[in-house]
Amino acid sequence: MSEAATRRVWGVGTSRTMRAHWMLCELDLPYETREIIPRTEGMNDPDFLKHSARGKVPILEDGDVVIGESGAIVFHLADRYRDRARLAPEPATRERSFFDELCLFSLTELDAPLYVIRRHEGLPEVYGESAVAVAAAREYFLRGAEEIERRLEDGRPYLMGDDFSGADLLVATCTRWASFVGIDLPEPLATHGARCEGRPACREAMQRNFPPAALEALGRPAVNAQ
Ligand SMILES: N[C@@H](CCC(=O)N[C@@H](CS)C(=O)NCC(=O)O)C(=O)O
Repeated sequence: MSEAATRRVWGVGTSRTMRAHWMLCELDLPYETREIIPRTEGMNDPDFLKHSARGKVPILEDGDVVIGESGAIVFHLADRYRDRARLAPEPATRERSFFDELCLFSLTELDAPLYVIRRHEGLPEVYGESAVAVAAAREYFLRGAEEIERRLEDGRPYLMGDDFSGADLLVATCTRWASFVGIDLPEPLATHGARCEGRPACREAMQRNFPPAALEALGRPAVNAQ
């Protein structure tokens, strides 16, 4: 595949877009970014809508593959480029089952309640305000966080053991998002998140995911917004 020309991320400025940028930086793969910022004029770009009819970021173009869903992007990149860095165990292994469990847990049990908070606290004009749903989502997130605490309680630095993986990336993007919405993180999650975010690839991805246009549109420093 010709490198950067066929590899492109559509979307910046959110936890979900961060996942695509972070994976590509961990793999040290060249790529282009289209700075589509949620809830801005850029979402109406006809080129973007050709790739995402439902108008959602991130989208990854990678040669013959064009996909949305940040979790699927993590799996795709980890598997296709496993010769560059081992960010997921080999498919159909015992380890891979644990990895998949962690990844799907983070998407359905951590990311999902955070998006409830985003919709019903952050975007009341679109989704309606619901203090009850938001309070329940905060509780639900903290219950999920306990599971991550249990996975880290033997003192391992990363969720799969000694090495960073896509599961850490997914959890760390959720913990940052949680802390952005004011959830007081249990210490093991905060420590794990800080460890993941100290990686050079994460710092590079932050720069790419929060370019000046995104920061200006979001009206805030380099943190999360959906
Ligand atoms: N489950 C999807 C969520 C995608 C999503 O909701 N993206 C948000 C930004 S994080 C978006 O595009 N929002 C614009 C809108 O809903 O109009 C993923 O993880 O990629």
